[in-house]
Amino acid sequence: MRFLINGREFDHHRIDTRVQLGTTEDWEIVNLGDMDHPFHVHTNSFQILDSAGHPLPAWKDVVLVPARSRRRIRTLFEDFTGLAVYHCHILDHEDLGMMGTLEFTAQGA
Ligand SMILES: [Cu+2]
Repeated sequence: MRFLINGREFDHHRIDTRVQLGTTEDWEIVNLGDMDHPFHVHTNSFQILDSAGHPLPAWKDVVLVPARSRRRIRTLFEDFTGLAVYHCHILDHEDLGMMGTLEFTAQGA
């Protein structure tokens, strides 16, 4: 069994996602598999969006994405520059590759 994000196993030499400080992004986390995955992002909290696309009034760092479902989150990148990761919060899944790298850069960098 393989545990991937966007079809790839974790590789700390690769940057998977690049974002810029001062921006806000909506991400859709799609789970095509038969297992639930709690998706966890380091550094910046996010708001979970409801089915109408409205943010729920709470800041989270984990969202459960049940099997064969999708969840949308809204996150803003305020002050940290550098590298972080996002990953499944089930340790076995993370260890088997379900993690990606996230690079924050200042605007104009
Ligand atoms: Cu998982």
